[in-house]
Amino acid sequence: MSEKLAALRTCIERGKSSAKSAYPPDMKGQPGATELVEELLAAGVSAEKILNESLIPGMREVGRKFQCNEAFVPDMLVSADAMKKAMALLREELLKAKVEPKGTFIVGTVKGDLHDIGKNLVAMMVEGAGWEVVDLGVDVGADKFLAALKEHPKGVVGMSALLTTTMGGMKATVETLRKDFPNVKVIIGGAPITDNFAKEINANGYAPDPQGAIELLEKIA
Ligand code: B12
Repeated sequence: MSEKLAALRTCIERGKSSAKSAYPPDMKGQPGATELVEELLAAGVSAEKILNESLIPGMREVGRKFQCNEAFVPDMLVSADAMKKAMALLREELLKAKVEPKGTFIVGTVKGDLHDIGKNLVAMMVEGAGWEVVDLGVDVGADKFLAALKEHPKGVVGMSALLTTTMGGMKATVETLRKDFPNVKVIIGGAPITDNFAKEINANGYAPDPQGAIELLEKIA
């Protein structure tokens, strides 16, 4: 069974979602993530084991490669797609087994900003790392973050900004959130954001990429 778990991990890492999928070309015709999850479940392997020994390590590896420029945005997208399909098969079993998510990550692109490619990648990878993700979309003001925090008071907030004109609004948003939720943790990211800027606005941290976001969340949550 450990061979199948390893094969599933490779499918996630390479973005092979099913046997039908033509991508990646060198894995054509081989079983993909969905077939392997079905086989493992049928053989009695627990959903938790599949998640922890195949899916999460597979996603972690893509994140690591992206950090050191060995993988690129399309690679993460296909891996996240394979992960999503595998997770859909596991979801029912995980609910039965009551596997708790690591936490809740409330993420959005800030007010006035419509860039969501990076934010979506972060959301997908964080979900792949075992977190519940509440994605508020784009153009998200303090009011929407607050409403989500009221529903998920232990949530960690993630804000994305791609414009120098919209990153300025992050400071006021952090202040507004802390009025009602003084201990809320906020992490920020996006091309113009820096570690110094995160310190300046009293955010709990900055990460330059999805793997960094996961590591930061695990450190601060
Ligand atoms: C694609 C794009 C668009 C698309 C967005 C489509 C979409 N659905 O997202 C469209 C065409 C809509 C667009 C519009 C505009 N854009 Co634009 N756009 C870009 C472009 C080319 C790529 C951005 C991108 O997706 N990068 C790829 C992703 C993967 O990277 P990323 O977003 O940085 O995310 C990574 C990290 O930053 C991090 N991260 C991201 N979010 C978060 C969040 C957290 C919590 C954490 C921890 C990490 C994290 O992880 C991600 C993955 O590694 C950039 C140029 C560039 N090369 O960056 C310009 C750019 C951002 N755009 C720019 C501008 C000016 C605009 C417009 C104002 C143009 C106009 N005059 O209309 C409008 C603004 C619209 C608006 N109100 O938002 C400027 C911004 C300049 C500035 N200094 O502010 C840029 C830099 C182009 C330029 N050189 O001038 N844009």
